[in-house]
Amino acid sequence: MSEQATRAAKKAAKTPAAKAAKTAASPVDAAAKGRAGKAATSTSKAPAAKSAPARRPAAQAGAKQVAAAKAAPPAKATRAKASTAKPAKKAGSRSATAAVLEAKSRADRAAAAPPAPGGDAKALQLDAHRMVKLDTELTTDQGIGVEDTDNTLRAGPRGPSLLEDFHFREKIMRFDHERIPERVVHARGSGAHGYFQPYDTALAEYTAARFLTDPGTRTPVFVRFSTVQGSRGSTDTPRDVRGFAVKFYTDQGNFDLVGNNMPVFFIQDGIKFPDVVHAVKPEPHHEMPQAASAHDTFWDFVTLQPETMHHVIWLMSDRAIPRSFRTMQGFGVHTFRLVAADGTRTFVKFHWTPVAGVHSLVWDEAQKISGKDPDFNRRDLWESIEAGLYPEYELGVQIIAESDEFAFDDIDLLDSTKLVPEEVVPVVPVGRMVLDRNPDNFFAETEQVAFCVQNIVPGIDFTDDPLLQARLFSYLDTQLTRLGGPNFAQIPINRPLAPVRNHQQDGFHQDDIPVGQANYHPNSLGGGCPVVPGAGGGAFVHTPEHVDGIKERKRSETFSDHYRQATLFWNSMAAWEKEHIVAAYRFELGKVAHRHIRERMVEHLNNIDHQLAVAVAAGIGVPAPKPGRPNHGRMSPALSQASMPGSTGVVGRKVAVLVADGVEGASVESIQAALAEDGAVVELLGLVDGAVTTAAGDALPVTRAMNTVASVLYDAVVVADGEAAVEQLVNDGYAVHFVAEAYKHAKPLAVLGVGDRLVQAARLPVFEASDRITAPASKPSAGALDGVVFLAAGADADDTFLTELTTAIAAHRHYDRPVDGIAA
Ligand code: HDE
Repeated sequence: MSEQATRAAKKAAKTPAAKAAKTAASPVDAAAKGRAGKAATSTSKAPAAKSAPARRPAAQAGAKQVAAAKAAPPAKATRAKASTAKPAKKAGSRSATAAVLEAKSRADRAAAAPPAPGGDAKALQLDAHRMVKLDTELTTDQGIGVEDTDNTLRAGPRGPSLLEDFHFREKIMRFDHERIPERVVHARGSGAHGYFQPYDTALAEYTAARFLTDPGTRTPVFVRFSTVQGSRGSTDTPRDVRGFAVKFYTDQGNFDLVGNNMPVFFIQDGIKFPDVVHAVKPEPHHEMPQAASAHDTFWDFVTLQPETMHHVIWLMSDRAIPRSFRTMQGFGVHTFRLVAADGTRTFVKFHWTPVAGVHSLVWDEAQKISGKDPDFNRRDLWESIEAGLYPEYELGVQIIAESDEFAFDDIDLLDSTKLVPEEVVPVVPVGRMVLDRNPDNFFAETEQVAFCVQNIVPGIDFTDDPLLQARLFSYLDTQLTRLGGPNFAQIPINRPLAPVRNHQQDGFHQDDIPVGQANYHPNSLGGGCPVVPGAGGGAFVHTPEHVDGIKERKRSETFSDHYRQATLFWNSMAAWEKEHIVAAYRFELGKVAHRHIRERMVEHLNNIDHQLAVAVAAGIGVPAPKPGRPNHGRMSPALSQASMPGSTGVVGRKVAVLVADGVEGASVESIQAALAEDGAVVELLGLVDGAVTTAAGDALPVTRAMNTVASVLYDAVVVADGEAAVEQLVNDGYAVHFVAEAYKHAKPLAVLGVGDRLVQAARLPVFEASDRITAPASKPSAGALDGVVFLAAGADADDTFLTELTTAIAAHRHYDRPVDGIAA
C-alpha cells in the first residue's frame, strides 16, 4: 500500500463507523476484554461502554459553531451558541423569589441537557464559552467593528500616533497582560478531556460517591500531567516527578484527585514543602539549573532530611523519565477514606494503571530529547488523542478496614513516605478513565484549570496525614494569586456540572449575575433559598471522629523509619532497573560540587543497601563504606516496571523506517501497513524530504527528512532493503548514528536484507554475536540480538517476521544488550 493509500486508510479508520467496526478486533479492546473479569462483566452491563469511543473532535465542534455563526450577523457572533444567551426578562412578570428560584445558571442548563455522545456533559457546558472566529469580522472588546488593525492612527503618514486610537490602546493593553503567574510547582503541564466509568457497583458497599459506583454513568474528567521542578517553558523530559491530576465533574460536585506518578512523597509534614521545593528548584543566586535535581542544594537538603530517602530512590529510577504520559502510573499518594451511605468508613489508596503499560526512556535519551523536542510528552499526548489512540488508565483501590489501621509493620497509613505493598493489600480494579479529547485552547483550559485537594464529594473523606492537611490549605490559597481572585471556580474549565448556589459574592472577575434581594442566610426575602439540604439531602457530611491530643509540634514515632521501604524498592527492581538507579545516583551526585554532600549520601545509601552504596561510591570518587545495616531481603514484585508491560501491543509506538532512493518498496510498504493496522505510528525518513524512488521506479513519499528528527524521538527503527538505498545510508553519518543510537537505547531494530550493512557500519555487536548472515530470520533472544529482527534480502515480510517485529516493539526496550562500547 502506498503512503497516500495508507494515510487515506488511516483517515477512514478514524470515522466513528470504522472505529465501531474495529472495536471488537482492536488490540486496545482485546486488551480491555482480557483484563480483570470485572471489566468484561461490567462492559456488558453498561451499554454506553459498548459504543464507539466517545470522540468529539474539535473539528466537529467547530463545524457546528461555524454553522451557528453563519446564521447570526457576523460581527456580533462572538459566542458560539445563540441558545446560551439569557432569555429576555419580562419585566414585572415574576416575583423576586420566583426569579431567584427560576434563574438558571449555565451549569444547570448543561446538567439538564441530554448528554453528548460518551456522556460528555462537560463538553456541552464548555460550548457556551467557545468563541469561534471563522466567518466573523474583527471587532474591539466592545463589539465595535475595526477599520484597520495594521496602522496606528497618526497625524499624517509620518506624524505622531494619537492617544484617541482606542483600538491600538486596547490591543496593546490586552497583550501587555497576557501572562499570569505560573504555578509555583508543576508549572509545565499538558491537559486532556475524557471520562471515567466504573466497571460495576462493587464499591457501593464502601462509598456513597455515585461516580464510583454507577457503571451506567460516564463522569467527564479533565486531566493535567506535569513536571514539578521546571518553569512553564522547560523541557518535558527532566529527571523529575510527574503530576497526575484528575478533576472529576461528578453530579455531586467536583472531585479533584491531585496525584503523582510515584506512590510516595519526599516529606511527611507539609511545613517542609517550601524547603524541599526551594532546594530542588534552580539555585537562588544564579537561577541554575533549570528543571534538574542534579545540583548541590537538592542533595544538601535531602541528605539532611532522611525521610526523603524513599522518594529519592524512586526519583533515581526510570519512573522519573516516563516514555509518555500514556505509559505512567498515577497515585493518590495519601491514604484517603471512603464513606458508605450508612457512615461506615474505610481507608483507601487510589492507583491509576496505564493500559499501555509502564514504560520509560533511558537517561541519555531523555537528555537528548530535551534539545531535539522539549515538547516530547506534550506532543505525544496531543497526537495520540488526535489519532484516536486514546490513552486509557484503570483505577484501582487498596481498601483497608479502619480496624486494621495499625496492622502493618513499619507502615503508618498517615505517613506519605510509605506505600502499602500490593502483595499485602491487593489493588482492586474499579473502573477506567479514557482521555479522548484535546483542549480547544491551552491557556483557557490547561493553564486555568485549578486543582484543589479540598474538592471532595460525599462518599470520600480526608485523613489526618499531615501532608494532606497542609495541602488542604495550599491549593485554594495559591489559586487566588495565580488566577487573580476568588472567582476562579467560575472559569469554564473549573465550573462544576452540579449546580452552584450560595451567597458568596463579588470580587474580581465575578462572571455570574446573582438575582434577587437576599444574599444571606437565613432569609425570608429570598424564599429562604438556597436552602441547606442537610445530611439527608445529599450534602457532604464530615463524619464524626473523636480527636484528642496534646497541642505540640511533634512527629509521631511511627513515622521514624526512613530506610526500610527504600530497601524494599531496591530489592524489587529487575537487574536493568538497578543498573539505571546506580547510574542515576552517579550522574546526579557527580554534578554535586561539595564532596561532603556526596559522602553523606553514600552513608544514607549504605542504610538502604550496602551493594548499592558501594556501586554508587565507586562512580563518584567516594571511598566505599563499610557494611551498614543489613538488608531485610523483602521484595514487592509489583513495584518493578517489568511487572507492567501493558496489554495494547504496539498501539501508539512510533516507528522510523530509514529509506533512500533505490529502496525495495514492497517490504517497506507491507511492514508499514501491518504496523499501522496494529495501531503503531510509522514514519518514513528520507535523507531529504519529499519522496524516494523505489528500486522498481515508483515514488514513495517520505514523512520527513531524517535530519529534522532523531532516533530518540522513536520507539523502534526499521532499516530498509535495497542496494542503492543502503549504499547512500551507509555513507550518511546521520543515518549511521541513527541506528547506533537506537541500538544503544535498547530499542527494537528491524533490518531488511542488505540493510544489515548500515548496522555493520554502526559497529553494533549484533554481528559479533550473530550467525545471521547464514540464518537470516533469527528469533530475538537475550544478548546482542535481543530485540533485533532480520528479513532476508528480497524476502516477504511474512507473518512470522511481523510477529517477531511486533513482539520486539511491544516489549518496548531490550536492556540485555551489551551497549557500553557503542559510540552514540
Ligand atoms: Fe502539590 N501543589 N503540594 N503535591 N501538586 C501544587 O497548586 C503543595 C503534593 C501536585 O496540574 C500547587 O495549583 C503542598 C503531593 C500536583 O495544576 C500548590 C504540598 C502531591 C500539582 C501545591 C504538596 C502533589 C500540584 C501549585 C505539601 C501528590 C499540579 C499550583 C503539603 C500527591 C496540579 C497549584 C495541576 C500543585 C502545594 C505536595 C501533587 C502550591 C503545600 C504530596 C499534581 O498549591
